Amino acid sequence: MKKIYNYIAGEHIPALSENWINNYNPSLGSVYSLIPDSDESDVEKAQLAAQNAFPSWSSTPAAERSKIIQKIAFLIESRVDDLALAESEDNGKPVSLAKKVDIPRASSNMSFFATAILHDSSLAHQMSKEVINYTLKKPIGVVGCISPWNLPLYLFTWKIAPALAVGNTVVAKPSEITPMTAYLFSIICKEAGLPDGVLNIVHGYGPKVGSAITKHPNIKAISFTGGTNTGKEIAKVAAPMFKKLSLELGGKNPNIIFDDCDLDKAISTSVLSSFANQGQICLCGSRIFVQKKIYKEFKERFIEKVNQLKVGDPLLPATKIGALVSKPHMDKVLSYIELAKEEGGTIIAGGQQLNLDGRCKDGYFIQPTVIEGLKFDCRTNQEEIFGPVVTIMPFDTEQEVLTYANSTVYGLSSTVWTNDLNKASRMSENLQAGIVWVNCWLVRDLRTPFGGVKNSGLGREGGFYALNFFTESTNVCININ
Ligand code: TXE
Repeated sequence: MKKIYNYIAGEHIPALSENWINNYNPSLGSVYSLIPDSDESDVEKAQLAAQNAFPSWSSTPAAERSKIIQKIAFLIESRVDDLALAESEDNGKPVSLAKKVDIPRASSNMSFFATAILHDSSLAHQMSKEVINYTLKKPIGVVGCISPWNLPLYLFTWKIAPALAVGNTVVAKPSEITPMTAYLFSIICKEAGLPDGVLNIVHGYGPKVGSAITKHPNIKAISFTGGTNTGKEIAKVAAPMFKKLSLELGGKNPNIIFDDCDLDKAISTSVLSSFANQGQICLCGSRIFVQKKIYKEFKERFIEKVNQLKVGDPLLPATKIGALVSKPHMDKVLSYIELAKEEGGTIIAGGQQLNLDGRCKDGYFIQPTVIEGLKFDCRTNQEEIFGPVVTIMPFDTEQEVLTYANSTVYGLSSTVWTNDLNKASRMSENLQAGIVWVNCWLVRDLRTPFGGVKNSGLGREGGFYALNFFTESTNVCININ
């Protein structure tokens, strides 16, 4: 059985306990590797390695740090096939998606922040001929990065890249459900010449390893992406320790389609925003609101396309919908389909677990599912399902759809389809969301602020926002008299 290892002080080692956790391939429904069952003692070892590496790494010139991180980006790119296969086997997503999105974006994350530090600047404020202020932006020290299972390497590097680029050292934890590419990433980092101890990766369960990272007194900032409930747990521990906290949490994003939009584009993009990555993206548009006049046409054409989506073996090129990430998660999503029926919903596409033939016969597959006839404020329309399940309902006016869209505890992203610019700007102004896409979805410029409001999180990632999160500012005021 393949084993993966922690990466601490530049060494690949098992957990100190020598215990292991089963790691499943969700497309096969079987264990295919083992990961270290680490605990607080492994986090302590990692933190010490990071602490010892900090003085040298933080004083390495930015141009040198940049070169090493760009080498990591290059090695990721050069191994896209192996990494995409590993991601697909670990997560269940189509290998074509991992090859087109996950792995290239992981490489871009590294190269983007490796170059961002070469263009970053800090402020100076001249008060008079005698007195000038300038702002120092200093690395924090040892920081913690904790990431989820839906976009494993993509979100793991999204945090690690800026943290390293500004000169911090890192203790990182990928999800125990999808640890493989983080392990392969650690091998790449070593090969790229990242100095020992600058990055340390500790595998294992969240409540054991993740919480040990969160509560460690010498880990001064936590960057987390995952569920809202876990975000609350982390905040409870980190806030009274005055740690810097970046929380990217859940979403229940509205996809709003006005009758003056490009309907062909809205339909084809809505299929993607509903079901990409099996609907396991915090940015998916899981509540579709369609203006009354075009509701029937949208519904019929949307359903037709949804029913054409190939659910299958993630290794086959034709597959668009792969396996859900785990059995417990599949059961959670299926329970929401049952709940929708209890709440008066009608399944108008999908709705069933799929048992495939062949090698994936024991995998975790669900048909892309569309549900109509629900109230906007029922549980199915208020709670994050995080699977290939969307609801659809008509609306009349802007005010009505705004009420629906803003009715949940979340506020991550929204999508608006209209060719009326005034309407688009009015909606963007009034939607409670950190991101609004107009006539597009998941178009990402890494310089832009990324994050949500309400229960979708705290703070912004991306661009200089990320560099500022991972540094502390000191204002120096000099009287040159
Ligand atoms: O997230 P968790 P999971 C949502 C989605 C999903 C739900 C739970 O609705 O069903 O969150 O998903 C670590 N202290 N999103 O189970 O539990 C854990 O080991 C510190 C949205 O993946 O939040 C993993 O590494 N760390 C999300 C990471 O936190 C802890 C994407 C995320 O795990 C911990 C994924 C603790 N007490 C799920 N408990 C998004 N916003 O994209 C767990 N962890």
